[in-house]
Amino acid sequence: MQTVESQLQRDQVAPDLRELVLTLLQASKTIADKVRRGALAGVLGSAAQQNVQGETQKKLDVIANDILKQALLASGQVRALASEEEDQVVAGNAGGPYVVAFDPLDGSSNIDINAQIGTIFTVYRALDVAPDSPAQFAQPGRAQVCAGYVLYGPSTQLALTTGGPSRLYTLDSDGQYWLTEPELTIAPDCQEYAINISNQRHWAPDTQAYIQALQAGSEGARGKDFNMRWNGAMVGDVHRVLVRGGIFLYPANTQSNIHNGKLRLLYEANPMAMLVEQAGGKASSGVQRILEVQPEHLHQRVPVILGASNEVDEFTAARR
Ligand code: AHM
Ligand code: MG
Repeated sequence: MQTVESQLQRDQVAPDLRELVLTLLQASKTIADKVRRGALAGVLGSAAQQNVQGETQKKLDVIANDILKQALLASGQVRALASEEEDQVVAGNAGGPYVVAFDPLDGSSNIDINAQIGTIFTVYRALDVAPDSPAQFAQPGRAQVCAGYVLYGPSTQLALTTGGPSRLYTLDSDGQYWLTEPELTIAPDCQEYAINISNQRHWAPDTQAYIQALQAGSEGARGKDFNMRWNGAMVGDVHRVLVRGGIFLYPANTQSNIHNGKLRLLYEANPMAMLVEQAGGKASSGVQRILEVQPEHLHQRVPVILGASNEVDEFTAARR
């Protein structure tokens, strides 16, 4: 079995990127330790403050953000960072070759119920603009050089791609991430979907029709039954799709405050889209490939439909 360090070497990942990934992973181990200890580490509950998106932060949102920020800023490799929990771009080492964006703690509403949560991250090459310029991150997802997440579940797992296959590693008690699935592969067809059904009345008519066909199962036009799962944490739902297949949707919504869905392009949709595509799946906004979306601002949201390629095609076909 390979450690993540030796696998990155085998994959001929550039030494500076390797170092950066290992910095991220070191921080993730500190977060994993706090998550595991939960109430004993005093990390549950609200931080009683809001982030730029008007969401009340949990203590662990703030703690995870601080851990990642500190580690990345101390690393010479990072020219700038962006985070769900930071209003603006944070400047790092002016000579650093990369910029990093992350959702430090995805699935915040799961923290206090001891359910799946995670850290999602993405790495781009730094651009020749001011380190703290939002332009550093105005790169489409296809320019990512590395994308991944760490899932803090019954075991702590890392899904990672540096442009090759999406690989899965598991954190052992020796503090090492070991390669446990060298090549995640999403089957093109599936019988499982994930969506927050409570938003049904706010979806566009074609989204409603698509989900109704899944619900009609073998008696409907699709001619087969579908099961439904919803973790309330993208990191857990996408993990399930990567490991056993399925489709995950956070579609556009007619409510004005979330008309582009809920998920953020930079540090949620893009890294997950890259992992899914490198596992043979598809990731769409409903109208275009997520990795082609040109970012307009740092915290912009995008509808997300990802997973089994034929199923994502079924969804988008209704819009053509
Ligand atoms: P967060 O980053 O603040 O945790 O919010 C994003 C999360 C996703 O992980 C998840 O897919 C979605 O919000 C759940 O939304 P809902 O509250 O509609 O179930
Ligand atoms: Mg999130």
